Amino acid sequence: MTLTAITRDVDPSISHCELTYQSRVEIEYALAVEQHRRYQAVLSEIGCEVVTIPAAQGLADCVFIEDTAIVLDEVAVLCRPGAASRRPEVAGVEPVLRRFRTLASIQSPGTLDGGDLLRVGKTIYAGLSTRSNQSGIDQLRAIVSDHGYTVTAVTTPSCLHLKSAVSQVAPGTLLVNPEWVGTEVFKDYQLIEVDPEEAHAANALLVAGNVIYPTAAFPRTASRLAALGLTLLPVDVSELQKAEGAVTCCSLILNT
Ligand code: CIR
Repeated sequence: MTLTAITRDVDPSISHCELTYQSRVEIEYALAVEQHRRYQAVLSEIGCEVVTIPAAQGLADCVFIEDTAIVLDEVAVLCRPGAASRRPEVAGVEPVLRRFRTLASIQSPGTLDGGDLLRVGKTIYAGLSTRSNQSGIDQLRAIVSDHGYTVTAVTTPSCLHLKSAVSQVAPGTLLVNPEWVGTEVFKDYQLIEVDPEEAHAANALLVAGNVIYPTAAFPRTASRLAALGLTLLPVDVSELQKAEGAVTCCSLILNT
């Protein structure tokens, strides 16, 4: 079995990205592209086959491909992003996913962003956020329950996506910002809390036992992860963070 990482290039219009919690600051396009290339290189170095979809002109957020789909071993579900400006992104991802999986999709009035979906084994935690609504979550449940998945809705009133607040860093271990998500629902896992001074630090990308992580941006939380013996692969995504992006949102990782 191999791992495929589907990524999408940064569009030059990224400065016009959606913003919900952060203020707009200038994004250096060339640096964003360079950082994204390094991110792709790290995925490649750890054995992923990296597939890259060209940017779609004018789709400012298209680099954040995670929000367009959730890919399971059995099926890929095309999302219907909560931000209307992002819905056209899905069309460019669909033909690529079709090469790998049977497709299903979320329909209006449902909205769902992949960033709100945390899969741990056969459980999918789904953030009820400004982007993902109950209809979207119910549609996802109807699609995946036939394949043995449980979908649990989790409210995330204080951050963009569920995975802004919690992500997996090792088998049975989650990295969490307890200020942004209730932890009761995750009580069966080992929980590592972000450093209180690093609110945005809960998003890590676990791939094949490696944790791709913005260590320079979140050094205190990185130390906590390193103390657990986790292998951290540092990436700098400072320009994408200005667009409220993080490390999980720049790829779709699938078993192939
Ligand atoms: C947005 O607001 O939709 C983008 N500017 C950022 C999306 C980041 N996506 C993610 O973390 N899954």
